[in-house]
Amino acid sequence: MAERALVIVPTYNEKDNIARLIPAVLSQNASIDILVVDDGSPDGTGAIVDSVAASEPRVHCLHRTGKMGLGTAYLAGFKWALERDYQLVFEMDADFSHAPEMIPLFLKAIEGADLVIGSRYQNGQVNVVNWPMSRLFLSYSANIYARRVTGLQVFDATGGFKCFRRKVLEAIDLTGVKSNGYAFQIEMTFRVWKKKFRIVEIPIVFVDRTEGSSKMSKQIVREAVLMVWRLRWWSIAGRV
Ligand SMILES: Nc1nc2c(ncn2[C@@H]2O[C@H](COP(=O)(O)OP(=O)(O)OP(=O)(O)O)[C@@H](O)[C@H]2O)c(=O)[nH]1
Ligand SMILES: [Mg+2]
Repeated sequence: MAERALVIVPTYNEKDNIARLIPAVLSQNASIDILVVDDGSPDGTGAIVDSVAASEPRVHCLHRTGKMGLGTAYLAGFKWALERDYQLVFEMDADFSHAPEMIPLFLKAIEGADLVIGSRYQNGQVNVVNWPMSRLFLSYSANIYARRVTGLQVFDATGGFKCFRRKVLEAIDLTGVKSNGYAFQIEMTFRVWKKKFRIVEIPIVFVDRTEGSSKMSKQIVREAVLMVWRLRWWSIAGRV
């Protein structure tokens, strides 16, 4: 019997993606369930998920009352997973930037790892499709900066397509995780790395969303710029 896996998908206004994403994910493997964490999307994403969940027991929806950020959405999802008997926990975007067809490769790779990261940047390659140059430049430099400042040894420090073993989430002080925007991805990976868990990166092709709109903001960038210095300090002070 395969280990049970939960794919957590945070959503904010993803009505044009979510109904297509759910079956695409479930069809990858019979051992997978989905938890959508919706922040009261004004476009009705949460209601769409509820109607799918009504007839599909593998689909679940956590409703939060307002837009509270990607980081706290994942933390709520991790807690939900740990209260149940999932052995593997995925992070995945709703916007098809993360291809559901990659999930079986994650399941294979996690057999020999504690955290699998889908990497857009590996061995000098850049596997990103349809991002404007400015966005690619931001992401790529953010990665170099995050690695330099923190010492973290992964190619894609900001990537958000991941699979954790349960024991990793149990070992990390989730209440101490402070970042909420895309620094959240750096902070989680950094904490896993500091605990010396086995991290494996597999190459993915990241395709920019075609439906819905980006939630990226200046504030999210600012948080990441400052957060990596906090991580470095926490590391020196022995707090992670
Ligand atoms: N629950 C919840 N989900 C969010 C929040 N912000 C973003 N998301 C979801 O997190 C995932 C990633 O967000 P995106 O808007 O795609 O952010 P991004 O990938 O950095 O930017 P683009 O790909 O350029 O759009 C998507 O599924 C969003 O709907 C939030 O505050 N709460
Ligand atoms: Mg996206």
